[in-house]
Amino acid sequence: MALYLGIDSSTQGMKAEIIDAENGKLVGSYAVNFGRDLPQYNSPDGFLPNSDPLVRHSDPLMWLDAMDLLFSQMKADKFPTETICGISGSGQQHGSVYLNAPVPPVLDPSKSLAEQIKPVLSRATAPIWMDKSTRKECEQLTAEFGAEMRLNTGSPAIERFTGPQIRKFAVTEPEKWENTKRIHLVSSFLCSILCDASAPIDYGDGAGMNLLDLHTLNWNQKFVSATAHGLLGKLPAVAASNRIAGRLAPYFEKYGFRAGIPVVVWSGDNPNSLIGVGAGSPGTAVISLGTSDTFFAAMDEFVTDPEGCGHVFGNPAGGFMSLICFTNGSLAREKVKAMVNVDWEFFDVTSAKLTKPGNNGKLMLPYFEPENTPLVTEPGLRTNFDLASAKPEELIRCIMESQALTMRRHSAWQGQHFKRIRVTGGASKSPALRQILADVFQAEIETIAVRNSAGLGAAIRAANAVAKIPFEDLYGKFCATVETVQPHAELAPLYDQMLKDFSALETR
Ligand code: XUL
Repeated sequence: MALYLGIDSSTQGMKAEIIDAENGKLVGSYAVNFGRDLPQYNSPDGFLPNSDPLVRHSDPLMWLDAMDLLFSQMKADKFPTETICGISGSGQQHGSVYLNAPVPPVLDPSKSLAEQIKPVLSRATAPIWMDKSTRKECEQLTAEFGAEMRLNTGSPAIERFTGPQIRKFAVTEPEKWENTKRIHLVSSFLCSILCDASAPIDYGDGAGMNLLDLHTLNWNQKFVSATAHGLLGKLPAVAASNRIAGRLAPYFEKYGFRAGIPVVVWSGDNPNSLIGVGAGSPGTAVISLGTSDTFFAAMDEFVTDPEGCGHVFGNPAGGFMSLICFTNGSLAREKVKAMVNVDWEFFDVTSAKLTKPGNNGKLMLPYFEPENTPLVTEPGLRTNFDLASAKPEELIRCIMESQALTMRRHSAWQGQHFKRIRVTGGASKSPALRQILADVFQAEIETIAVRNSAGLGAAIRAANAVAKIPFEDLYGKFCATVETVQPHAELAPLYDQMLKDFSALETR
């Protein structure tokens, strides 16, 4: 039996997914929830309370306690950890951990991970992707480099990205900065703990830092020096996601693991999800319909979004991937549902039957919250029709068509026609939304049965890197299609026209 473990360290918890790569079976799943299982960290949603709503930090020791707890669960459950042949992982992107030594200390199995790493932290907390406190740093970097940063690193300077976060720390806490000898992402930090060595940062997660040059796949010396004095010496090496970062440390024998098994370089949650939903090759896009909606896809060529809303990261299967985040996803769908006061059956099914594709040209810009794509700082609902006289079913079709059109408009910079789009997340169960996406994109819409795509993606990457099993074989075994919705070809001209009208409304 060849088992591979994928660890997913996300905002609210840590999960383990274990796959049997030969038989195509998910053989184990374990989960630690930070709020529920580690209440001593006072982080019910995975981050520490802060009087400044723009600041979002987590305690890295909480992640280490979660790792010990996750493995204890596996041991208590008598999971045969000794049969695991390789491990990789996924970290919430952009978050950073600051150490006062280049490598962790030799780990003593009689102590916990947290108590041994605590003295090595040069900064007690880790800013995470939800932090928005670096507007000044982003403005400074943008003033200095303009479009060059996007053209080299795949994204303009972004508040949650690690470079601006590092710059703020170096300026505001100079003593701690001088004492910092190594900066890790969440992914490379936890990978370093597993191998008890300094693990590299992969091209997937590294591209979320505003520091990695995606032309050379190495640190961009100019951006690194401009971000903070002495930064280059504090960064780990960069590596492809399929490299072996090191060997599992003897510390983990106490959970039954075999010390010395390969630990594959970790990546970010979005690059791992690309693999976990079986979309590592160009031609297939993924739409994740959650609180926010995200659109991502593998790309052969490195091209960037001229509007600066979409991001480019390294694809763990080689090449690149896009990531576009639409803040007003389920958030906006739920607001419209509340406005018209109907149940989910009406929203997800009936509304589409009572209306016609195109909805007589009705469109809306549903910015109930400030929007990332396109960048809108002042929230507000805008429509090209009289809201008060529209019927409930018309408003529901309108939000769905408008969201599909904004996704098509703001993913066009990739220059790909997607024949296949895989949908995941809560709202993907809506037949109306799936048909609208199929018609707007003129693509087949596939649903898949994957639950934790980031954790599964990490396990698949471990199997690919260690046993050299091709990704396509693993996708076939673990990410098969459950249902396909076909596009209506005759609606293509209608939605081409609506896209033009939507763009005009948005520009106005
Ligand atoms: C991506 C992003 C989030 C985090 C947490 O840029 O900020 O998706 O990776 O999931």
